[in-house]
Amino acid sequence: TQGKVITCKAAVAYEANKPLVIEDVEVAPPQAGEVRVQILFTALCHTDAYTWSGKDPEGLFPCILGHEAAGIVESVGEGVTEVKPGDHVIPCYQAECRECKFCKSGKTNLCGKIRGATGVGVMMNDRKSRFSVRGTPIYHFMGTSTFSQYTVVHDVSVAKIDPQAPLEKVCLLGCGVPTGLGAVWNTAKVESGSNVAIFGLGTVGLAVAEGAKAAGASRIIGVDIDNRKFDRAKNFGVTEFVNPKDHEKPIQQVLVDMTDGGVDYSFECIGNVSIMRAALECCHKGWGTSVIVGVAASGQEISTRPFQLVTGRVWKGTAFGGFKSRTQVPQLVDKYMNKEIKIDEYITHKLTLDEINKAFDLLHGGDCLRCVLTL
Ligand code: NAD
Ligand code: AHE
Ligand code: ZN
Repeated sequence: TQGKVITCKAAVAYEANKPLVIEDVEVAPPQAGEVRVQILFTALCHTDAYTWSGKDPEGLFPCILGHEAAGIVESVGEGVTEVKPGDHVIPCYQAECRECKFCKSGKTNLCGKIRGATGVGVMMNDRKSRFSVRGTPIYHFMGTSTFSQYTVVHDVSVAKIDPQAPLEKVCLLGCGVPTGLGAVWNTAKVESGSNVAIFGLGTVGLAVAEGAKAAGASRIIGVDIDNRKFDRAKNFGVTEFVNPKDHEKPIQQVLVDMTDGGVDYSFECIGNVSIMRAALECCHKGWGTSVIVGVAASGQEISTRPFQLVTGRVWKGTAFGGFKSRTQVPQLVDKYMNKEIKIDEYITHKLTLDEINKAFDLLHGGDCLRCVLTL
C-alpha cells in the first residue's frame, strides 16, 4: 500500500449535529514530514461532541473527527526518521517539534510548528487535505482525524510507544486521562496535604482526582449535578461529593464554608463559563489556584471581580495537561504498563466504528466515561 491511495472506512461529519456517515474514504499517501497510520482503536472525547455540535470556532465541515486513538504506522513520507512502518503509535493533537520557540522555551507544551494548518483542517505541506470522498476533500480535525481506519498526521504529531502495550487501552492516553493527570501534576503542581475541588466528574475530572490522590491531596471534593457520578468517583480518589442542586447558596460559597476559607486548588472540567467563575471564587484568598480545563463554546467569555485576583487567587488553563506529547506520552504508556496509572477503569463501553452515532448518544447519556471503538 506504500505510496498508493488507500480506500477505507471512516465516519464523516458532513454537518453540525447531523449523524456521522460511514463512508469509503480515499486516504492519500503521506507527503514529506507526514505519517500514514492505521488506526485500530479510538475513543470519543467530549471535545469531539463539542466540535460536532457546531460550537467550535475552528470546526469545519465536512470533516473526520476523533483525537484519542492508537494504531500502527503504515507508511511514512520523505524525511521522516523518528517512526517507521510497523511502529505502534498514539496520534497527538498537541504536536511537539522540539525546534519552535514554544518547544524551546521550556515554559509550555504548546507547539507552533503546524498549529496554523491543524486549526484549518489541512496538512502543512500543501495546505490541502489527504482525505476525500468521491473527489470531494474532507477536512482533517485537530491534526489527528482518528475516526478513520487510516489517517495522515504530521511526524511531529505522533508518539512512538511500547509495542507490548494494549492499543485498545492506551488509546485513552491520546487525550482525557493525561489532560486530567497533567492539570494536577504539571499545571497546578498540587502539593501533598492540599484541598482540591473538581467541577465535573467525567473522564477528565476523574483523572484530576486520580492525579490529586497520587500527589497526596488531603481532601478531594467532587462537584457534579449528576448524583450517579459519585459512587464511581470514590474509586478515583474523590473524598466528598457536592451537588450544587442540593444547595441554595452559590456553589463557591458552599465550598468556601466547607474548607475554612476556600480550597488550595480547583479544576473546571466541564466547559461552562459560570462554573469557571465559581471554580476561581471557591479558591482560598492569598494563594488558591484554579485551572480551566473545560472547553467553552464560541462566543463565551469568563468574568469575575478583579479583586479576586488582586487578593491572590490565580487563574490558569491547561492544554493536554501540559504534557510534551512525543516525549511524555510514551512515558505515560510505561506508567500504565507498570500499573502506576489507571486506564481500564475509564473504559465503560466498547463498540465498533459503524456504531459511532450510538457512541455519541452514550457520551451524552451520563453513564459513559469513555467508549472505545474498534476500527
Ligand atoms: P464529560 O462530559 O464526560 O464530563 C463532564 C461532567 O460535567 C459530567 O459528569 C457532567 O455531569 C458534569 N456537569 C455538566 N454540567 C455541570 C454543572 N453545571 N455543574 C457540575 N457538573 C456539571 O466530559 P470530559 O470528556 O470529561 O471533558 C470535560 C471537558 O474538558 C470538556 O469541556 C472537554 O472539551 C474538555 N477537555 C479539555 C482538554 C484540554 O486539553 N484542555 C482535554 C480534554 C477535554
Ligand atoms: N478549537 C477550539 C479550542 C479547543 C481547545 O481548546 N482544545 C484543547 C484540547 S481539547 C481536547 O479534548 C487544546 O489543546 N487547545 C490548545 C490548542 O492549541 O488547540 C476553539 O475554541 O477554538
Ligand atoms: Zn479530548
